Amino acid sequence: MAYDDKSIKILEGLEAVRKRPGMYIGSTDKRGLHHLVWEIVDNAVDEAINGYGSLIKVTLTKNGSVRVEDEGRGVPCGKHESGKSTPEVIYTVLHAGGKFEEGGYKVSGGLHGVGASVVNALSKKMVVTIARDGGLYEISFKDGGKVDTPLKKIGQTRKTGTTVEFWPDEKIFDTTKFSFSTIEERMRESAFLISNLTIEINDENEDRHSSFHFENGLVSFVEYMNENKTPLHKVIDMEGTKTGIEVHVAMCYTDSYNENILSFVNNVKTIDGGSHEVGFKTALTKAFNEYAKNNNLLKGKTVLEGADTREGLTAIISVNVPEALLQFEGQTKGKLGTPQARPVVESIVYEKLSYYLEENKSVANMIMDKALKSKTAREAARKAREEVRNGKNKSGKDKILNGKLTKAAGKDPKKNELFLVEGDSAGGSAKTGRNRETQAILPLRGKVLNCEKASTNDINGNEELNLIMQTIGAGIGSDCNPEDSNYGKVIIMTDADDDGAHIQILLITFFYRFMRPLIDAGFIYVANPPLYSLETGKSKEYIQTDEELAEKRKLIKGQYKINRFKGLGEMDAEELFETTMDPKNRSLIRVTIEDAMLAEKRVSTLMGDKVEPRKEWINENVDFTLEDDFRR
Ligand code: 1YM
Repeated sequence: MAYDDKSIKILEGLEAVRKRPGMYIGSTDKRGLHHLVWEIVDNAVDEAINGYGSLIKVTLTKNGSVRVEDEGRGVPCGKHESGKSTPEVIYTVLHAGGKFEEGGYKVSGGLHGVGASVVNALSKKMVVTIARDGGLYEISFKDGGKVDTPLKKIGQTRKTGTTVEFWPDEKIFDTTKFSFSTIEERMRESAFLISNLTIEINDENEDRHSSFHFENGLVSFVEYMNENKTPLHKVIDMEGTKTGIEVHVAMCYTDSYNENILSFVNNVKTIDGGSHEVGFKTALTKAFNEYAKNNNLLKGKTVLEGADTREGLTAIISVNVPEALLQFEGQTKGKLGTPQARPVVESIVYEKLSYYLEENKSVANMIMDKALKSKTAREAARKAREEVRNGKNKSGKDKILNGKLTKAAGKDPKKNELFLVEGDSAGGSAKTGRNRETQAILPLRGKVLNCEKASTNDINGNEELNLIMQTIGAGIGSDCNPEDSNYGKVIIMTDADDDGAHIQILLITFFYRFMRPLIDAGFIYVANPPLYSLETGKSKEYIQTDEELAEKRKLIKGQYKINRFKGLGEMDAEELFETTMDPKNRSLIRVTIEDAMLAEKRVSTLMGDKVEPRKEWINENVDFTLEDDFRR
């Protein structure tokens, strides 16, 4: 499709973007900052998908900018009907772009595809260099999208392509420091989704480089996700197209008990799933039940539940939906709404998978065996839980009543908070200092079970986790429902050291694996105790980070005393409440699943058998999966 200089529609000014950046990029924190990169890279990726250029370079430069280069056709450099150059319109007018037309696969729903002009609006400087039709052209902008130097020819070249370099505006963003690893993860993902595309990332500040290229696309993606696991067979690769919707699925079972499904629509991740995921799951359940029936593997009328067929499964679902059919739902627009995607994915996966199972009986039987075991374990666990709930199993009930839990007096679950506290001594202080009306304390002794390879049965057999599960009362696995939770907030409170971080990660893994709906619903938090107290004459204040301490030190004149808290236990009850538990002062970090793959990957790096990656990870990333919106 030729680009039509006239098809650009002028809708709104960039000023609106600067006034309400959140409307366009979601937020002005780290996540919003990185949206700028995705926005520009997505344009380069679109060009590659259309068949122009197969190399994209992303550079974090020494002067704080990000530069994205592609080898596509180059943005058109003609004159627009307004009299301005086409690049000027593309980078200064919201929603400008002939790409948002029928027939293509470009994503314009949700937060993606808001356009290069939004990036320009939120940058203090932007330079666009275009190689096209033998010429090299440049246009630059400053102060949120004002033209600095209009489009001009600066030379000749035989190459074609577009380079966009931008400097995010400090006046807009909380931070303008880009994260190499965040960009790396996302670029790796794009390279998995688009076979034969090469993406290079360079960090000039730290001399780091990565290059991603995967000939086997989704198959490589699944292998990558299973890197720290034991796969049970070769990756199953399925593809098909119906009514204009392209479906590509790769899947593989591992010996773990966790399901790990990622889905994408037009190469953008659908973090909350949607109709394509539903279609996939339905197909899976149907194909395995059919196989079981045909091979006499299920006795009587019982059937496999969906969750049974997903235990240990790693899968990527990638669909391409024509622009005209795209529909996104949910607050963050991370859920595919398009109803047509469901039957299309379902029929393609059902057909291909049924065929695969018949052709690969030994693999099929192995997976069936796993699913049947899951079914048995699930039924046993459910029965045990029901008994405890109904009070039939006295020992289970007593365990809670006589246990270590200090309950809250208030009866409103939404207002009540459960603190999971590392160690008995901190537990004691927390118990004394707490707000009795709303705060409950559950001290944890020692290390929590590593859930990476735990089954529902193991969890039921583990006293510590069992206690947490029973105390929260929301159920586990497919039975977990936030509405049944006895607490509106579950707060993990550990020492601010390596051990504490490890306990945090183990608990988050537990919640991630077995009570994920609680994370999705935003019920899980990490307390953020201060690292130091600082006394100057009469006043005493608490300090959260080393950076903050350094800042404070510079400002103080005269005498002061610094006390470093080695652990929660060093604070007395009052101090602990005041700094870490009191809703008026504390800063909680809400645990989110912004990125299931990252979480999964990190969790398996952390919890897998290899020690070195774990140490490295803890040192570098301890709170990476945690959103620090709540930090002061
Ligand atoms: C580093 C970022 O933007 N490349 C790029 C963008 C475009 C084209 C080629 C292009 C598209 C078409 C025709 C067409 C365009 N993007 C837009 C908009 N790289 C980068 N490479 N010729 C060239 O779609 O028909 C308009 S052109 F508006 F979406 F930004």
